[in-house]
Amino acid sequence: MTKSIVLILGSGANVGRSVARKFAADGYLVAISARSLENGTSPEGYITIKADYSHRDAIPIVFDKLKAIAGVPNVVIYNAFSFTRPPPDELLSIPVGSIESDLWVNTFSPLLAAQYAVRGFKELPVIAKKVFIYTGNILNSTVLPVPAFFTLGIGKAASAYWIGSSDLNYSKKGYRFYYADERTPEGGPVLGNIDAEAHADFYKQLVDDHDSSIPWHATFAKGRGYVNFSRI
Ligand SMILES: NC(=O)c1ccc[n+]([C@@H]2O[C@H](COP(=O)([O-])OP(=O)(O)OC[C@H]3O[C@@H](n4cnc5c(N)ncnc54)[C@H](OP(=O)(O)O)[C@@H]3O)[C@@H](O)[C@H]2O)c1
Ligand SMILES: *[C@@H]1O[C@H](CO)[C@@H](O)[C@H](O)[C@H]1NC(C)=O
Ligand SMILES: *[C@@H]1O[C@H](CO)[C@@H](O)[C@H](O)[C@H]1NC(C)=O
Ligand SMILES: *[C@@H]1O[C@H](CO)[C@@H](O)[C@H](O)[C@H]1NC(C)=O
Ligand SMILES: CC(=O)N[C@H]1CO[C@H](CO)[C@@H](O)[C@@H]1O
Repeated sequence: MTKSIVLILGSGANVGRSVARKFAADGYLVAISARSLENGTSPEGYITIKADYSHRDAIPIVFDKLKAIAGVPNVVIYNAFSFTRPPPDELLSIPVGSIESDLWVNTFSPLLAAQYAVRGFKELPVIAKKVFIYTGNILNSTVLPVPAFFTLGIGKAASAYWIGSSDLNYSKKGYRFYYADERTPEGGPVLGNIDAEAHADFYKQLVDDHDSSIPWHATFAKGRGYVNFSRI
């Protein structure tokens, strides 16, 4: 039987670390990547791959490297994000180059990762759980009056669309795509109160349960799992 492999793209001290620990505890082989990691092995025994997702060649290199070392991941989690504060005087005077660079991190690299993930899923046994999770936030469905969220919101909203489309198209094959979005109990953005453990619990549950009643736009709250906030 092939070992379950989780690849966490953009893994830092918060969400990435908790998610990695959760999957490792269940016997997954864990691979993490970020700009500040080196190619090698972490103290916990995770495969580490240095990569910068603002560059278009990063995703292919990471997937190829992981495949050469360990194999094809059946769970791919995209957690990196990037934003650029617009100039204080004029929102729309933000250079297009900044928007483009952030779009690579927030939208194009995860989309490329989804392409590589699907390519890999096709090689895996039918029984393997095949899941792609993107760490989102409320900016898909709500425009907040916060200029600092400008490029982040552009990227999250664009990603929500390709994730929704991909889930619609591939869920019949048993591949699920989720835009995971932690909310406060009232349904608002958690912002700086993002809970890494709640992400880890929910992501593991998404993979284990493969619950077709949970939609691609997977809004969740700490301790409650999926919550349909449009009901409230
Ligand atoms: N639901 C909400 O309201 C809410 C609130 C806050 C955050 N979030 C989302 O949660 C996610 C991140 O959470 P977190 O900060 O707790 O996670 P984390 O795992 O602690 O950090 C994410 C890691 O991504 C890496 N990264 C950033 N830019 C990268 C790049 N260009 N290339 C490669 N790696 C890169 C960074 O490491 P390096 O610097 O080493 O590259 C960073 O440590 C984001 O997607 C964010 O939008 C949601
Ligand atoms: C890490 O590995 C990748 C793929 O093998 C390689 O392209 C890259 O140069 C390596 N980076 C470092 C810092 O060793
Ligand atoms: C998925 O998309 C392809 C086009 O890329 C289309 O041919 C196919 O019918 C779609 N499948 C589903 C289930 O939507
Ligand atoms: C969420 O609730 C809304 C409003 O009741 C309903 O239209 C929608 O189908 C629900 N979505 C899911 C996935 O249950
Ligand atoms: C752009 C986009 O995909 N927006 C989606 C954001 O999330 C809602 C669900 O809350 C979807 O209905 C939208 O399509």
